[in-house]
Amino acid sequence: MFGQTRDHGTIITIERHILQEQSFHPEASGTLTNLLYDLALAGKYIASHTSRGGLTPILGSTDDVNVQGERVMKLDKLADQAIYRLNDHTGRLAAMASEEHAEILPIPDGYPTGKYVLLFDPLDGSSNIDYNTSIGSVFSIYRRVSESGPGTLEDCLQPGRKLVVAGYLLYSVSTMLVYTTGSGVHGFTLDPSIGEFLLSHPNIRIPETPKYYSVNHGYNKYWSEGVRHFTRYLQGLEDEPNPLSLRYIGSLVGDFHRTLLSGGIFYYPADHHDPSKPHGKLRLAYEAAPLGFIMEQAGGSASDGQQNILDIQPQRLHQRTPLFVGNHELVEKAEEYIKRYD
Ligand code: AFP
Repeated sequence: MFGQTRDHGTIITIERHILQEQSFHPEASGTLTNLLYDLALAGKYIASHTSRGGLTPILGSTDDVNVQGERVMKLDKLADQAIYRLNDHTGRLAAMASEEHAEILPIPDGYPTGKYVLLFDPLDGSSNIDYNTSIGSVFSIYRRVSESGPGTLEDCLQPGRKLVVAGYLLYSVSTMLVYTTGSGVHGFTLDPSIGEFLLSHPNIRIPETPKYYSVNHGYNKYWSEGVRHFTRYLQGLEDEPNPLSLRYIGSLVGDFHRTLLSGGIFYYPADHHDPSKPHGKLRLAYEAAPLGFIMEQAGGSASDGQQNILDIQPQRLHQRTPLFVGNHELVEKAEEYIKRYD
């Protein structure tokens, strides 16, 4: 039943791991510990629904009424509500912000507010659901900057450098939770037979030798000269490195997770064909900053092509950014080509 961890055969549940981490901080009140545990719970809940996604033609599609007379909810809406509702009443958060909503989400009247804010992308890559391909959730936790009372937009608009926790859930062959509190990156795999996340990937470090590059080549025509030259470099056509192999799912969490474990680079550059997205597609606060923080904690780095993603002060909640994330040398190379040609 239990998988063994790579450590010394010990089985460590996520709960135990989070508590162990807390014990390294004698000043900790346990708020963050419980917050993380609730996010793991949200992950289990979402996974239990995503794993039934393929049954939609049988059980009813979105907005159909199912056999129990319930309306079938779109998975991204369900994930959004699960994360919000598990966290709205706990007194740990001052506010939340979700990629699904234009404005910040206040804590409902009647509940206390706390010292953190939670930002999340509840179900990223949802266009992959119909093809039974991996999807994920991404979360970020910051300490509030306002003094007290309801959280503010300013609490949510902080640069990635200020992150206290970043993590993601990957719903794929198995469900995984990967997170960092700023002292290493740890990965847990859900054992569905007991409903627990078990430590399967302690202290993840991006391998020094990169294996894959990951980008949507279909948009090559719309890239800048710098990005095109950088891509030729990865293909071994410039400066004569060995070519890297290409992998692209089109689901950020899946593409990021592979990059983290295999070494390489994922990028979604600025895209010059869609004037509504001159800065690419990915969101700084919900996607790029938390994944950048995780990558940096694992020994890699993240950039928008010019500067470290973690140094960018977001101006808007849904601000988009180009993203280059992976092995430090490759991210640096991307910046170099962009500087030289753009
Ligand atoms: P969807 O949620 O619409 O599937 O978008 C997923 C996503 O935001 C991110 O997960 C992918 O990395 C990226 O878009 C893929 O975009 P392209 O289809 O343009 O390559």
